[in-house]
Amino acid sequence: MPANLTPIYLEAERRFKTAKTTEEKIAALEEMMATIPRHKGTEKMQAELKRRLSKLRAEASRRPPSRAGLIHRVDKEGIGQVALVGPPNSGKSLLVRKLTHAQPEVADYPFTTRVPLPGMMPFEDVQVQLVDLPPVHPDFPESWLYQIIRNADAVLLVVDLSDPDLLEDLETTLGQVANAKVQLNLGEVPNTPGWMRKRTLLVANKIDISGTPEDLQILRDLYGERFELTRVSAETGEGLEGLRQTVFEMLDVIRVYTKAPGKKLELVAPYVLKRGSHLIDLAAHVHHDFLAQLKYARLWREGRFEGQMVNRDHVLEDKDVVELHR
Ligand SMILES: Nc1nc2c(ncn2[C@@H]2O[C@H](COP(=O)(O)OP(=O)(O)O)[C@@H](O)[C@H]2O)c(=O)[nH]1
Ligand SMILES: [Mg+2]
Repeated sequence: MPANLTPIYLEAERRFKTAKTTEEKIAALEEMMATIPRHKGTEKMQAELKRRLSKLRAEASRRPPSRAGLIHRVDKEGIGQVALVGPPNSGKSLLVRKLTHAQPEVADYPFTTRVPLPGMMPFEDVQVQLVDLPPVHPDFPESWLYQIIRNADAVLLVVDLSDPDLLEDLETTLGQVANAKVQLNLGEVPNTPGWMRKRTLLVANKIDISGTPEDLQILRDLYGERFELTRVSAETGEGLEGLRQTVFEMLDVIRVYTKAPGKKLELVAPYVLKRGSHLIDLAAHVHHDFLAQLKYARLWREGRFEGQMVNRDHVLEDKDVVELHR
């Protein structure tokens, strides 16, 4: 079966081959893992990538980190990893403080944040990993910063609505990210190797002090087609509950609960699957044996299904409850 490798994968593979340090190799391998097409034809390759990655990680953890040119990376946790990207002082660190239990330093001077800091954001019964990052700015050219952005599942592009240079700063950020061959959200992606598109939400922060509705209108006029826009105040908390929900939706996953036949339903520990997953994907997730042995399933979905039988191709939705029978 042809592997159908994508240009992004091939570019990561090229970087892997030319990588000089273990950290660079790990970063490239992680990207290969994340972008390799997942089907039968690549199973062996996937296993091989995994093996190499764990070998390199073990190697890296045995060595003391070199002080000069330290490379940072953030292992994924929770149902998805979301990177906070933006110009200096836009409020990325305060947002992470307010949405997670992490405590990044917040200050009214630029470049306070110099290393990535992950924190877990609770949303209902799942957790999303937010990663606070140094500003995306020409004065902070560290390549690991862009590797983290490339590796994230989605991006929050945070801007300061009260900043008189808002538009200029935003363009600088977008330009920097484009240098790293990342296209944030919609718009043309150059047809050259290595480019990738990242799902991005534009977060207009500091609405508590931002001047006029016109500021927001300009942002909408210029970027409204490219980005969905959310207004928040990290300071007062306004808009943050909605932001949690939007971040969850950006990850394009669904939560499915399973219930044992004859048992009462307990809505705990959902299985998290890609949006568009079929019943059989859930079954495979629950137990490998179900792949061959699944006879039928019953489905509960608010307002639609009350325990009806569904077949293995049934497309699941967020908050479905399923009873698997074999
Ligand atoms: N008034 C107001 N100030 C904010 C808000 N968000 C952040 N700040 C302030 O802006 C400054 C920069 O915040 P910080 O989170 O360190 O920005 P970062 O550089 O993007 O991480 C700090 O003084 C924060 O207290 C907000 O929503 N409203
Ligand atoms: Mg910061």
